[in-house]
Amino acid sequence: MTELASKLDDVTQRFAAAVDRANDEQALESVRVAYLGRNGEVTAVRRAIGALPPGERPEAGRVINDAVAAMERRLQAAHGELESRAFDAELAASIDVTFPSIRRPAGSIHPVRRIIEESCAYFVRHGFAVVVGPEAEPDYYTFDALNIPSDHPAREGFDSFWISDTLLLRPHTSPMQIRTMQQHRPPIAIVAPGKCFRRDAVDARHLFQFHQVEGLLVAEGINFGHLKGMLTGLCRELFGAQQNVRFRPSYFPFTEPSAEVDTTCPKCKGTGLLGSQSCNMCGGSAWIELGGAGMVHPSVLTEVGYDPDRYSGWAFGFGVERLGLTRYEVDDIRRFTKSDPNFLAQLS
Ligand code: FA5
Repeated sequence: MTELASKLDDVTQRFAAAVDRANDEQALESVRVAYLGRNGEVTAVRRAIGALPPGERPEAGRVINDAVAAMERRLQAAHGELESRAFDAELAASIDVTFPSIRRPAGSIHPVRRIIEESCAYFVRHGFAVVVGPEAEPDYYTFDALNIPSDHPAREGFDSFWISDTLLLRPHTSPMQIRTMQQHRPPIAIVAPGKCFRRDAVDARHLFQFHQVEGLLVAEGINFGHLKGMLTGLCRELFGAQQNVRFRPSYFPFTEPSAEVDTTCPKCKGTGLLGSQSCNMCGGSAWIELGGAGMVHPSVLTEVGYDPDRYSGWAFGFGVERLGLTRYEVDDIRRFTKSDPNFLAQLS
């Protein structure tokens, strides 16, 4: 038994050294065959059991089995080490983890959408509700109810796409004033963003499809000062704290008095000058036009069943793309309609 044990010891030591030397799968397999194979070294040791006294044989068999199990575990571990060494080598050969990754351009909110969202958020903060309505409207909501009967010359200002004799693509968002007032009793405070359509020739400042943000506040005791305060706040929200607003007398059949609303040019900060040159954004006038506004006309209040002696209100409608021209210092309104990723990325 002592002789067998020392033989086994010698075999396991040489096996361990051979495993350590094996540096690929093929060499490891040769070691396995040489030691654990049918005609391998362990088999030779096992044969020596027959020469032992019968009482020692079971113990000798157990010792050899334990040694074989340990050798198999060692082989298994060596396989694992070879595999992970091969994987590391593959990584080192094929992947440079310091190589800069490919940049995938992230999308961004379209500037027109962003102006709409920021404008609405400003009014929502002041207690207004956001409402949206149909883009194809009967002429009743678009014109008649807004104090523009069919023979009124103001209709010519809204050169429209007609779908039938009475249905058209809305040329402004003001129909939402009528829809809202007919559905709700005062006080009401809404902002209505949306698409508008006009048969305007397309140029650097005109599109045939554009967006407006409409606002309407009707309650008791509402006056022009409230309108001025809210629109000044909106301009400061969109363009910065230095903005001011001015109202120029104008005419809309659905408001009285009516005004065109301007804000101080954000590029020249209302000076009209860039250095010694006249500002190219406002043409040196120091003001940028935003849209129309005014006090809701008594005829409109009467049309929707409000008592004009009790209630008063204001409304405004701004062109969103025009706001975008100023805010992003863009020279041509048509750029907002092209899905040019380079242009959009600059504004994001
Ligand atoms: C109106 O549409 C009135 N509904 C605004 C209003 C609402 C007045 C409530 C009073 C009370 P106007 O036609 O001026 O007004 O258009 C308002 C704005 O829409 C313009 O100042 C401009 O910014 C924008 N706009 C008009 N036509 C176009 C167009 N073809 N392309 C791009 N923007 C336009």
